[in-house]
Amino acid sequence: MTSTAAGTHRDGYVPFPADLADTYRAAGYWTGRTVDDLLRDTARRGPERPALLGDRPLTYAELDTEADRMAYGFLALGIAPGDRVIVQLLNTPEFAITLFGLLRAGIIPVLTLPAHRRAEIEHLAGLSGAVAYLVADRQGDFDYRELAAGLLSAVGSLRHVLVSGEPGEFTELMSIARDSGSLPTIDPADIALMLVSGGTTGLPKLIARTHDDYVYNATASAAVCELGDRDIYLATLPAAHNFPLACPGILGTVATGGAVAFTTDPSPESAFAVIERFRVTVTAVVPPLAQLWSAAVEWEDADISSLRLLQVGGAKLAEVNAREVAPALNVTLQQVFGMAEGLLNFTRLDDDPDIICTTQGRPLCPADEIRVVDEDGADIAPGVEGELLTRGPYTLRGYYRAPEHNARAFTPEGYYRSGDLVRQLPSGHLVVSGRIKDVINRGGENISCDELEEHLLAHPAVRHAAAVGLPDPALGEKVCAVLVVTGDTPTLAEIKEFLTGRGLATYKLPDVLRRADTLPLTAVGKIDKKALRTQG
Ligand code: OOB
Repeated sequence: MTSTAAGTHRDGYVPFPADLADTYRAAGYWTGRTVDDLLRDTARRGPERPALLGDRPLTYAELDTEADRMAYGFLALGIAPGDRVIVQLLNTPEFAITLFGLLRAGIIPVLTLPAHRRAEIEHLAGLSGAVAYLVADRQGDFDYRELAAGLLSAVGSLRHVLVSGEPGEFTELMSIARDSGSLPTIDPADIALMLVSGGTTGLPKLIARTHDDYVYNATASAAVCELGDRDIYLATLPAAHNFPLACPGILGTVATGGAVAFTTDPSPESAFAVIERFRVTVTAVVPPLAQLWSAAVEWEDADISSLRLLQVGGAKLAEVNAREVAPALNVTLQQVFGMAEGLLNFTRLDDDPDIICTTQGRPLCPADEIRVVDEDGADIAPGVEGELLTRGPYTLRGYYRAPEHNARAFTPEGYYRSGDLVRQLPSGHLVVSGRIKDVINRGGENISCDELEEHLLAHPAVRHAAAVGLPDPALGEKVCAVLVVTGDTPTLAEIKEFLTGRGLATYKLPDVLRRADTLPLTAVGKIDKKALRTQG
């Protein structure tokens, strides 16, 4: 046994303060288990139970063995505990096998999304000092091996490219597995993996999550979702995203002994077939997908009656859409307001249906500290809208290697400034009302895009809506409503009349109306406001 070197990866990591760490341990939030212990423990309890479903299903004993074999393989290549590797894999069982293998070897996965391209990958590889790039061969028209070739010459630290699928000039990922070796002892307070920030401005940032904090994240989320060993979780969103990975996602399911299925295609046609085939009980989607799935029951005839819980989060689910989900899909709806940075809010399964449809949930942990502040950073009265600040046992204390950004993104007391506008109900539930910066300043009047979008979505012809500010010489910004509609496009005059009828102030009415067939989406499938704004 060798022990994890507290090597270079710790430079630029902002740890939890020692006194708070002690409190989190004493309260039982941090248990001293590592993320891969979740697999080890479940494999001991039920070795023959199914772990990963697919064309070549794996039991827990098999997954446990495969994870060890990959860990030996990575170490045999000369990748050392504490080294960072970029992981860009699709939603397949290899994702889980590789992740557990890396964790067991004490190697730190930097979890990037399939939709990331050269600009993001090069930035993240350089920032993390990655020594390896673990990547799928291709998806659709895109060939990741070409990206890999360019990356090798651009990123000095990079030594290995391992490809899942057809390796081309590189080495096949699963072929590196070895039957024996020795594993390092891992400190549960050490970094387990790195997530990529949603990044509404600039290039993405790295979020280092420790074993202690991420085990809590996954297991406490599993408890809130009442996951058990009979649950089948479907990874619908890209598995490298915090939501399908650990809220409770793949890791929460492994912790409770359920089974995980994967799909690389979240369209109803494809995902419903997987739900039917594996009798999926739980999955997580973003709001545009929840809407699409709710509508698709009309034309898809796959039997999805096994689904008991649909988690929806990542962006605001409008109340009108929230009300459709449970009856259309015959599931319990759970709203999840989370962030890769940490804090998670869930509606509880037994919450009143009105709370489920009108709030984005309440904090996961009793030790989550929530403050709602005004523009000067002062706490404001309960129930009033302001910016959400938070700290707690699974919320980062600083982005990795980003001291200048950290000085702005955290208060001196270590609260993370989320940039989200919320109000908190007496029950603790949060209602998200947009991003601080997602406002249109029209001639000095501030208009919340979120508020306007909710009203636009209430129009029967409107399926998706986005409000953005466009530059205007007289007003500074004018209001543009981009609409995806069914049937005839309403005219600007009709939309104004409709909104006026709903009692909306005149200055908030759109100046410009645009029809679109689809709205641009981010890597995880949220509506991409940044892209809409730059489309001008
Ligand atoms: C999740 O994580 P990220 O890191 O991709 O994005 C976080 C941001 C939040 O700060 C917020 O602005 C927005 O996405 N967001 C929501 C929301 N859930 C996330 N805004 C309104 N309503 C919601 N329900 O998106 C994420 C991570 C873990 C679980 C779920 C989502």
